[in-house]
Amino acid sequence: MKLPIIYSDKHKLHAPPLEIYDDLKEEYSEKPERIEAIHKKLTEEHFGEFISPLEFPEEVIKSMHHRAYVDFLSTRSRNLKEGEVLYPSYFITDTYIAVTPGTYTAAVESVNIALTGAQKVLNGEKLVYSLCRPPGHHAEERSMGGYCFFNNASIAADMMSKKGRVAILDIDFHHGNGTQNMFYERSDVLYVSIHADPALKYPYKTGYLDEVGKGIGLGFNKNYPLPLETGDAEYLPVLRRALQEVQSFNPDYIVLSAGFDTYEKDPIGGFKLTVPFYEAIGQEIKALNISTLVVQEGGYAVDALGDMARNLLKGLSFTS
Ligand code: SP5
Ligand code: ZN
Repeated sequence: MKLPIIYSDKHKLHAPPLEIYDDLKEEYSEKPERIEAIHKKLTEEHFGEFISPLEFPEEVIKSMHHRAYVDFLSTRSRNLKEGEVLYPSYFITDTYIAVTPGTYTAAVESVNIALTGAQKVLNGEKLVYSLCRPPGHHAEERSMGGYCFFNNASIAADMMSKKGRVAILDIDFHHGNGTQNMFYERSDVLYVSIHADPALKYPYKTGYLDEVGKGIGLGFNKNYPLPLETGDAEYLPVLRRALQEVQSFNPDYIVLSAGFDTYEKDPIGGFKLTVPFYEAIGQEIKALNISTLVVQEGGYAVDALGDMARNLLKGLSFTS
């Protein structure tokens, strides 16, 4: 039985050249080579079976994102001429995300990748990897930000929540402000995140310990902010504690928002996790024995992404 990996090359339609940060223009870190590096490594190692995503109606996106935002992105992206780049001022939470003519198509395809994976898990697959790009966990109901346009993991988790209890475990280096917000007042989906202290790193505004959910959602949001320089040895006990939270929620499904920007050499991150440690992360999660959809988020050290992805999936695999 081969691991289903949902992949599409349409992400290449979104490839802005530059990001703007504190008045500085730099190479856009969230680039197509990221996903291509993972695709290449997993292909070379015959790790899994690549499957093209199905198409889902735009209404599924609009069930989690405000239609004014979806329509804005759709119109503005598709009205751009080839080579044009827009740095939007509306429906955005930062200054550096860029919209190109292919951005909307790529962002919709990324959601399709997550939803196709979700459907496979609902149909009984124990582990599926949705190789999403652009990433999603910073996208809020009405805004893009942090290289994210639509919240792939949240849209998938919402769909899965109609069939069972869903826990989202977010191990990207950055707090998933979009995902937290979307489920903050819900008790049927648990959000647990391990990330860099938001006092020091993006998204700055959320990810603190005292954000524990609201109303009926009280107690169903858990943040584990960690100091910069966190290494394998410090990360492991926190991961175990987070997994205890997941386990006591007794979920039918896990959606793993998987970012590799926790890696020691990531150009944007600031933790010190090593490449082999991603297998240990996978093993810890697998030990819960819960069907898992892995949704790709961040990770910018292109040369090491393939190894990290393979190690995480190896650890998660029931057949290995
Ligand atoms: C999905 C995800 O991981 N989003 C990350 C958002 C991080 N935002 C901070 C970007 C800082 C860009 N500066 C790059 C400096 C490298 N020279
Ligand atoms: Zn990140």
